[in-house]
Amino acid sequence: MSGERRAAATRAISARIRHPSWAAKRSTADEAAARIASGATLGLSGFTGSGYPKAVPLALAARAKALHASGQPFSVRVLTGASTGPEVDGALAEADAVSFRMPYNSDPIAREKINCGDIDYLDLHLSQVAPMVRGGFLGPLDVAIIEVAAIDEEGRLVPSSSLGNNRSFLEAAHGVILEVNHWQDERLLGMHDIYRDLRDPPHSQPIPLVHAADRIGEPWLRCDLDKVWAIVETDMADRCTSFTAPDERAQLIAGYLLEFFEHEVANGRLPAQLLPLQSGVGNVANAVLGGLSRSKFEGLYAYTEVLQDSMLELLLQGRMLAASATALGLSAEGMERFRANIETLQSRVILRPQEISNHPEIVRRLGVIAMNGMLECDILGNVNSTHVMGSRIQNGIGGSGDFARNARLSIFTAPSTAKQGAISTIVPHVSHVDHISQDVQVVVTEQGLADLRGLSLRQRAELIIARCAHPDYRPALQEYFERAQRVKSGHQAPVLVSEAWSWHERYLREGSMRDGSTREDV
Ligand code: 0RQ
Repeated sequence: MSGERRAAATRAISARIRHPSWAAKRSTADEAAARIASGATLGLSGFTGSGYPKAVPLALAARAKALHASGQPFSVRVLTGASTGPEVDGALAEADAVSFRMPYNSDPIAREKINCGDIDYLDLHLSQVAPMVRGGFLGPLDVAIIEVAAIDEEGRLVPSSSLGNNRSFLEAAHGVILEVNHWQDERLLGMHDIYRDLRDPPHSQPIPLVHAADRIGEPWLRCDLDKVWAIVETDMADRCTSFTAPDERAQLIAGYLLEFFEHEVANGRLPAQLLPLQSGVGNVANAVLGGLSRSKFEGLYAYTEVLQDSMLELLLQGRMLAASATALGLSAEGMERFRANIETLQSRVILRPQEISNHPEIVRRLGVIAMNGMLECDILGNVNSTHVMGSRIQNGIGGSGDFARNARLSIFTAPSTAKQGAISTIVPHVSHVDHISQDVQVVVTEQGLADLRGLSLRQRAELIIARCAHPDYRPALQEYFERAQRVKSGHQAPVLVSEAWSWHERYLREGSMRDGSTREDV
């Protein structure tokens, strides 16, 4: 066979691209990256380190570096589902190739560039990304770069380990680059549930999902072949989150929560099999779910964003009957276990677009129990999940707001101190508010659990200080609380304005209050 004919034959067949017209679009990552113009807005697959494109972003970062070296500017705007992996956020940030990033980042290099002002960052509720793209609020989407596990005989796309905003990005983008990743397991087909009848206001309709395990869509992504610029084959692993064994504080938090669930069941406020669980990412979340796997709870369901190791354990134990998420967030060992049991898991894992997995309508309808981590919480129960000292982003709000506001039970967890005890995570007033007190029902630290439902602000403060604050910081918080109640303005909300916000302090220093009261009155 001549070299040319051999090349043509190779192009026409591929174990993972089983339609000749699609196979004809195969190209290298460098060729695909070369088509992306500086200033372009990119919609990338990827959620919590899974299902993100790997080869094209790396090629794009290399191209940006080469252009910068020759004095030419190059940067792109990057939209994703949530966090990706070092091949996307790390490599592109390191190459100074990102001008704008949304809606979530957990990469340390990108975090640094955001915090020093090199990257503009839009931290957004994850359920709102797709409607914003469709509404045109983020400008035109130039290119979607989406990882898939395969392209079948009919040109349908078999999704990989996350769905995120893939469907919306594929539909909205002007051009599409696909990465077909041989590392991804093709047997994921059937787990995804892609609802196609989602309409925007004023035409929106109820989403017909009434149980966490319902399937209301189809298992493939679809894309117009004419829009496809290039298809790149890869064989590269997801980031795969690594977990350390839960430390003592995480285990204490898990213990309080399990006791609380038992109490709620005993008092008829939760059914014996609880309500669908949503769990944030991280070691505390893993410890809480790990605690459930050693508890007496059975018949559980999850309606969440990310399926992590401890949830997989619950599924394999049979304690959890089904889990709905938008992404796998497994460790390398967890992924091996997932693959070894994939046939059993097929009918019990449902991966949905994040617009559905995090949809306020569904979260409210199902009565989800939302459990999320926090950086700090104030004595009124306002929670900061995102900004250290009010200004440096840690990760982002992620899905915590989608769930917390709409959940039947909204729980926030953290150790009572950070940085080896140097910082109290219970403070008089949070330095940045992600979750207002009305959205925060239960706060848990390794010191204890505060059930804030039905309490006034003053009662909340008393309970949070008594149950959740570290003993080293409790006296100072108590003293603040008592002083705040002695001043006229602190009777309803125990806040000392002059100590809570420096802006207000300046205002007080400079004159009288707007209502006519003077400094002496407050
Ligand atoms: O810093 O890594 O430098 O040591 O913040 O804190 O204790 O490891 O906690 O991993 O559970 O993360 C809120 C960030 C907690 C997470 C947050 C420092 C601390 C450490 C991390 P180091 P821990 P966790 C579903 C839901 C928002 C998104 C969300 C989060 C680092 O839960 O991103 O909920 N939530 N998504 O030392 C200064 C404080 C601090 C502090 C902690 N008060 N002040 N630093 N730290 N508290 C998932 C998705 O949406 C994808």
